[in-house]
Amino acid sequence: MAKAKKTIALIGAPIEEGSGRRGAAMGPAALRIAGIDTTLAELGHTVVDEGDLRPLPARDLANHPRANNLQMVAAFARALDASVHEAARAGRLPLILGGDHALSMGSVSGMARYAAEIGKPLFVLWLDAHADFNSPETSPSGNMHGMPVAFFCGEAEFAPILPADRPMVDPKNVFQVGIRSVDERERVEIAEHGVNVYDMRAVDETGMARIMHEIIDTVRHADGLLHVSFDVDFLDPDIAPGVGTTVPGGGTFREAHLIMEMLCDSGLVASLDLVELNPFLDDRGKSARILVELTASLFGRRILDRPTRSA
Ligand code: B3U
Ligand code: MN
Ligand code: MN
Repeated sequence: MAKAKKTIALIGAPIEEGSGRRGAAMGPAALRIAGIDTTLAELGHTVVDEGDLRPLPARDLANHPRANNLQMVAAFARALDASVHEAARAGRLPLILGGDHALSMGSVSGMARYAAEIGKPLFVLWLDAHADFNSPETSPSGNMHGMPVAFFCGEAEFAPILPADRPMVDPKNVFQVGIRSVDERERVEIAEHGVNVYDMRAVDETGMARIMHEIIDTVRHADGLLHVSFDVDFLDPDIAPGVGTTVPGGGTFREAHLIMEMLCDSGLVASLDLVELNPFLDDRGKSARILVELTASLFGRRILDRPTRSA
């Protein structure tokens, strides 16, 4: 099925302070060098590159002993909340070039605001090896890239990063796929909050196609908007080594490709994060190129022009 051409806003978020190591700040540059803009333009979309955000540390916030680099993480969250919301309202599809996963505190918040304004529920598809459901209280590392899901599901009282009246995401509208590294306290929190988790065992037992049909059907039924957050470590480190926290046993290229094609056919994706790419650890641009390939599939590149079961 031919899908409508879109106007896509590329928003660079060169944050690495959430991850506890250097390198992810080069992610937006690597994705541009791998051709993200021309690839999307060749598919017929209009691409508006908004450049990289350059936020100043949020000095109104006190340092937090269990939330590392809180001021810089907050600065990116605030900048992204504003720019993602503005792009969505203007009819542009926000595509965030990360940057570590702490940035999703801002991108998801911006989309949650937009969804509330147009009266639709926001759903989040979290493709990741990790659940990212820690809080400063539960985190073993204090690294804030392990906290965004808990944050946008309402565990945000530890610091006034965003105004308290911001709409949060219902944890039951969060779907996590590819999960294979969960901390002890996180395990309890995701179960108590009712997050939908398809761990790698579920992927192996059920198969990716069925999982994606379930997720897509749920979003479609609710007439929702879908935000997709793609952490490079969702993929197996053999095919995507350019990430700080590799976990063996990850998604294959074919699984990731199928996800993207089914999402494309669904027409439900409203925004996308590409996060945790660390070009300093990559193998001759391999991971950056895979991300661009997968993004191309999400935006309409296909092997043959035929309907799939979800179309
Ligand atoms: N769960 C651990 C490790 C981690 C989370 N996300 C990444 N690593 N990339 C933590 O520190 O919260
Ligand atoms: Mn993550
Ligand atoms: Mn991860």
